[in-house]
Amino acid sequence: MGDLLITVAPTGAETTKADCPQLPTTPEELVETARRCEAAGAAMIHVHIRDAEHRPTLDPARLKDTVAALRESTGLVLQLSTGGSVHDPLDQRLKVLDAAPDSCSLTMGTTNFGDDVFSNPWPFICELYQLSQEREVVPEFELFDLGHVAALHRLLDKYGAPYGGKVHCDLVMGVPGGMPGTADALVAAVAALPSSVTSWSATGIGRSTLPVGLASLSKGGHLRVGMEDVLTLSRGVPVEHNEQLVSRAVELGRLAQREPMTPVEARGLLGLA
Ligand code: KMH
Ligand code: ZN
Repeated sequence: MGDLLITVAPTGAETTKADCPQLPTTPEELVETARRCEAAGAAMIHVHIRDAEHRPTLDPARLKDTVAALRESTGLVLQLSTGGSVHDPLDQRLKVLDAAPDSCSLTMGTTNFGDDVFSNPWPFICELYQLSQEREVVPEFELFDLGHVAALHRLLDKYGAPYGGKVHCDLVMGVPGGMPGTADALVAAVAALPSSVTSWSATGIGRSTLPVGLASLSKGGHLRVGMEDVLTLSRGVPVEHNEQLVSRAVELGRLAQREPMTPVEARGLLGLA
């Protein structure tokens, strides 16, 4: 029985294809990445898609086609990003749920994001959460800051449990503008989580990926890895394929005597049918 959920976030919305040609941006590259990451030990995929010019998009038809293609070729739990890029309008971000993923990301507050602002006003959070309940999509609450943890208490108090009855969140650490990617910050955030949280993972951006991953394992958390969050394996050594990051997460997990969950086990963890 696996007890470590590994989520892969292979693409994101921030890195350009020109800067990183090995970033999976086409549907074919995304499917190939998903298959290899599943074989390496990932159980869930957090998906951002790109258009024909490799630019971030929330095009509804393309999202539906992506969901179909990934379902056909993998058993991974399929999570679509509702965060998109910092430039995506809120109404388009709500429409992501029309593509009927298993899970969707749901960021619990506005945050500075480098030089940009990742906008998540409270009324938008509430609307997206209620829509996820209605559409039977399991949210993954993205927590970039301690204030987001407080907002999660407020949301669950007001609107009750997510679809499926489990509460899963992901600490996104080390974003310039959010909480730092340190063990101390992780411990503080975990201590503040609502008691109804049934599972949590953590991801550290850039060079915080290893400290955050190790801290998460030592606190009993799960791992999110992928080229959305980190593009080097060590200083000056580029990631050539997301599979390398998944394999490294499996290795770290094994050192901590944790075995990767299968997608079926992950479905149980997340309250998916
Ligand atoms: N690309 C970031 C602005 C999510 O996927 O929900 C937002 C993000 C979070 O990646
Ligand atoms: Zn994302």
